[in-house]
This record gives sequence, structure tokens and C-alpha cells, in this order.
Amino acid sequence: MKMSKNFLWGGSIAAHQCEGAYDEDDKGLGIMDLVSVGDYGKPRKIYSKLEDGVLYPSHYGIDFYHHYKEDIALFAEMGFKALRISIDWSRIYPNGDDIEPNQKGIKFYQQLIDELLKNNIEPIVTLYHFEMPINLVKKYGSWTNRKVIDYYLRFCKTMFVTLKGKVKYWVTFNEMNHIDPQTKATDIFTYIIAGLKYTDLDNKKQTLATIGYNMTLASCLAVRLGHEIDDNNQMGCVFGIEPVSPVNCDPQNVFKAFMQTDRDFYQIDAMCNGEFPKYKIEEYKRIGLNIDVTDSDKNAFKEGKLDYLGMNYYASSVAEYEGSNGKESALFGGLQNPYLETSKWGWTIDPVGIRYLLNYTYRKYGLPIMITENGLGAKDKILESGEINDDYRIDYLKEHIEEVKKSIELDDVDCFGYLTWAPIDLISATTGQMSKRYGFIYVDMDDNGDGSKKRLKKKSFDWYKRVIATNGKNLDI
Ligand code: BGP
Repeated sequence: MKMSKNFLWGGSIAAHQCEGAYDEDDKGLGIMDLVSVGDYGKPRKIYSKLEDGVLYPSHYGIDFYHHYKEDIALFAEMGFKALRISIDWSRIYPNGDDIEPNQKGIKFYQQLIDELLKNNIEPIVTLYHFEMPINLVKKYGSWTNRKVIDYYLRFCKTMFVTLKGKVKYWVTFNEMNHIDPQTKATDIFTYIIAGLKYTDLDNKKQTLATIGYNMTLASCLAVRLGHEIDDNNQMGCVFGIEPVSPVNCDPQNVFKAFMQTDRDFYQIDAMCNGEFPKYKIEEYKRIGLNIDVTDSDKNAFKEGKLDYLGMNYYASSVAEYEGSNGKESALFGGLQNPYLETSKWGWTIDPVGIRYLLNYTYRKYGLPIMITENGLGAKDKILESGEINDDYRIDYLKEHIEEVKKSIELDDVDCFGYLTWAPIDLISATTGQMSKRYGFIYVDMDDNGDGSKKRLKKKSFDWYKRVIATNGKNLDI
């Protein structure tokens, strides 16, 4: 297959990591507004209410709320065909259960989308990127409660109607998939997904299973609704997945690796195959968990199938095995691969993994796939000349794009877009740091939120511009 001339080159950002302005224009408090900055290897601290003297990076982000025109102009200068943004639910329904939406929040996103369209950039809109009004957690228990699905659909409907005819590509959820009752859960992952700390949960396994089910169901209902409101809508969901290798060819280890790679695919199965997978229901039963699949849920799975899949890819890992004492991989658990390098934050760099996943997923579902996130978090240095030579980032992206191209041109995977995380430096989701930088554009701010907020082009800026201009043909530094 040839690379389409309409291939969507661009980048991805998320509201809580870039907007700032956390209490402007009647925005409500969102779950990430209560999480502090972490440090290398140390998790972010999660608070139950705002406390004086604590630094909450979502409160300032990179002030995209007031800089979006300038930032979009820079993306346009790079030739972006697409930008994935997220809509912060707590700007639209500050408490989540409000009857009427907040018009000021709506206006902001209308202007943002108009600005993208004016610059010929296709907006790709995520409806839930770790951004839930905290009130829904406190009052209803978050996704453990089916009422929250109704509030989510109310929010989705508002956005589908508001942006009808302007937005075609929707993402129902970003990475709902890191909370499985069978694997080691962490506070930060359950919190960013559902606003709940793992260690605080009663009946942990059942709660995780219920959340996983309810969010999957919510996605299917949103897909159905999106199609009802506009049949031009292309409905997708984004998963953060990684290939897991066996430590050796002992069949037990090979099997473990398969099961760990496949861990989160039950949700994708549910969203693509028209029913919640029986193997998962049976697995839950065996470990004493119960999921109530009602007749109306069954219809939702049947009628809410995805049009495309979004894939976030950063790293791969090695399956844990009996007696393993290898170095833990820093991302979704598992072990580090001794054949591969890691980033400064311990994420294993494995370009071939992206080809593996593209093939695996495409052959399983036959749906078009967009790479919705891929990138390298690194420390950048401004030289005295003012230049920022981020060759390491160019190398990472180049090696991954090469594998994406092979997937399309040699393996015939229908991959229709590649979005980097993130085209501009912003707050890290897992650490809250500003110094974990991903962008082509440097933002002059430090981990304390201090700095001029000035935007500077890194070396990778011109590189990516050329990649886009040549539709991926010229990847040379
Ligand atoms: C993905 C999230 C993004 C982003 C990215 C990088 O899982 O969807 O929001 O943050 O990971 O992670 P981090 O910011 O922790 O380096």
C-alpha cells in the first residue's frame, strides 16, 4: 500500500496538561487539578482538596488557554495536517451533573476549533483525557456508578451538537485501559483514568472490573450517539498499548507474554466485535467478580462499534516470570528488555514495537488505525547561541516513523495518521514535570511553573516540517 497523500501528520495535546486557566471562565475543578508535581521516579501526590502551598501544574499548564493562537500558528508553520486536542469536561459541565452547559467553556472550544480550521488543520477531538469534574467522583463514586455514564453522554451530546460539521474525528476516551483487576495497579493510573486512588478502594478487583466495564460501555454509547447526531462522524477510541516479549522461548514464558500483551484488548474487542467478550466475563466469574450485562448494554455493544482505532505507543516490555528479579519497566509494568535502551524516565525505546502493534491490531480488527501519540520525553538544553539541538528526539521519531512506513508500505496496514506526543512542551501526565519535554517547540517554564512562557523552536521543528512537506519521504536529520 502507498502512503496516502492525505496522511494526517500532526501532534496530540491534552487540556489539563497545557491549558492552565484552571479556574477561569467558570471552569469546575477537575481530577487533575488536585495532583501535584512528582519527581524523577517518584509519583505525583494526589490531594482530596486544594491545599495552600502545593504546586498543582494543571493550574498553569503552558497557558495554552491564552496562547492557543500563537501555538496553532507554529503548528501551521510546520505544515500540520491534524491536531488532537481534548475538551476538558469540567469547562463544559463544571460539576458534571449540571443541567445546562457553561457557555463560556463552549465558546473557548468553538474558537479553538475555528482557529484550527482557519489554518487548515483537521481537529481530532478527545472527549475524555483524564479530565473528569471532581464532583462526579465525590458525589457518585466516578465510573463505578452508571449515573456517570449518563452525565458523560450529556457532555458528549453537547459537544457533538456544538461542533457538528466542524469536527469529523472524535475520540471517546484516552487510555481507559490501564486498570485491569488481574495486574498490579498503581494510584496514579487509577487516578488519572477514574479519579480514584487504588490504595483507597474497597473491594479493589471488583471496582476495577466495574470501572473497566462501565467506561467501555460509555464509549460504545457515545459512538452510537455520535453517529446518530452526524453520520459523517468518525468515532474512535484511543488505547495505550505495548507489546510484551517473553524472557526466553520457554512455552510458559511465551504464553505469559501473549496474555500480558493481550491484557487490555478485551475493551477493544468489546468496541469492535459487537459484544462484551465472553472470555472476560468468564474470567471475572472465576475470580469471584460479577459484571451485569443488561439487554440494553448488549444493544449498545452491537450498535456502538468503532470506525477507527487510536494507538498511543511509547515503549515495550518483557513479561514477568516465576522468580524474575529483572529491572522493572517504568511504564505499564513488566521488565526492561536488555537488548534495548531506555529514556531517562526508564521507558524502553523499541521502534519495531510500533510495527508489531500496528500489524497485530490491524489484522485482528481490520479497522483503520491512527497513531495518536508517539514521542520521547527528554531534558533539553538551550545553548548559548539560543539553539536547542534535540537530535535524540529526531532519532527516536525517525526510527518510529520508519517502522510506521514499513507497516503501511510493506505490511499493508491501513494507518492513516501519525501524531506526535507532544508537538509543544507541556506538563507530564505521570510526573507533573515540565522538564520531561516532548515538543518541537520549547516552552520557557520550569518544574515550579516559573519562566517567561516564551515559545522557541528546537532543531526538530524544521526536521518535522520537512517530514510533513515530503509526506514522510525525507526523514534525514
Ligand atoms: C500518555 C498520555 C498523555 C501523555 C503521555 C506521556 O499515556 O495519554 O497524556 O502524558 O502518555 O506521558 P508522560 O506525560 O507521563 O510522560
